[in-house]
Amino acid sequence: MSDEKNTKECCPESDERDSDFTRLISEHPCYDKNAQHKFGRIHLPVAPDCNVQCKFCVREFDCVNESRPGVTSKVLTPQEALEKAKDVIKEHPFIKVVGIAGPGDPLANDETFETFELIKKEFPDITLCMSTNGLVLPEKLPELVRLGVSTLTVTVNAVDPEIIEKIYSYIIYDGKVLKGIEAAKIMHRNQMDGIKAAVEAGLVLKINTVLIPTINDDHIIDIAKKMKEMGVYIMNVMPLISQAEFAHITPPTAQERAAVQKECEPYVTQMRHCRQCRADAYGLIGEDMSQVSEKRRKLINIKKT
Ligand code: CLF
Ligand code: SF4
Repeated sequence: MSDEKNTKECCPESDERDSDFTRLISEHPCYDKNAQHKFGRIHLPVAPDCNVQCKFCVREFDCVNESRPGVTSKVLTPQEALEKAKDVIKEHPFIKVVGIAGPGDPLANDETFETFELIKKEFPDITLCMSTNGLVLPEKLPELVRLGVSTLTVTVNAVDPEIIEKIYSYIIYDGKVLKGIEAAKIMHRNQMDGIKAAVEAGLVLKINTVLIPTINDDHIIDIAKKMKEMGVYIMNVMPLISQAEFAHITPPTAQERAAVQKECEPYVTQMRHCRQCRADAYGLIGEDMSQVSEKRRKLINIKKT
């Protein structure tokens, strides 16, 4: 009897877990590049508030840690989000993932949890996905686990508080506005504790890292090494959008970003097909149907006038 067969006969539960994991990844358009053309996601924009201020963020728009810059999504209530998900998934059954990615930080908004609760009841088999800056991840993780969120993105722009300090203007934590190295240390500790606990709880982790020339460009490899050690599944290195306090920084070129990804690849699988979706995007990640329908609506309006 082969060792492989032996293992399977002895551990049917682990076998089942492996096949659940394989299905989860193979149907997630962000976690598996081969899934991006077959399966879609819907983002529900129910989370307007944020508990930090990144120096590259203009707060009128969607969270740029996960979304396309300069885009504002209309915020929905949890009930409106459920109705939208029902309509969209009925029409596009290839959508296998429901994500909450803004417009602010999902964990800073109670509506995120209410929405997942409603979606879970209506679509018990759909994958629930979320992205966060990680500040309150340790305290909110048990709720995400209870709700069955299985794929989670944390934005990790540095694993050194002295670099983190350069990226955030302030954080709001325990009702206080904190700045400088004190804030950076809390951010770092909570991101690391949250990621560790999430991996231990069985969530599949992705990290988003904004590549910021002169600030963290020499440090991305250290992030990749740390994420490997922590069991993160995939890493998405995103280019800086030069705006707000970082408006003066020249963004990385495509070649510079590709070189960083190549350097990090031996440590963590690199995501290279991110489209920096809107917080209200739906459909395939390469073809945002919220935009297609908007264009169609405009055309119809033009024809009517
Ligand atoms: Fe949305 Fe993010 Fe989940 Fe994907 S997006 S919450 S992991 S379902 Fe995907 Fe869009 Fe890139 Fe995000 S392409 S911005 S990586
Ligand atoms: Fe902006 Fe997102 Fe940073 Fe909040 S976490 S300040 S919404 S980029």
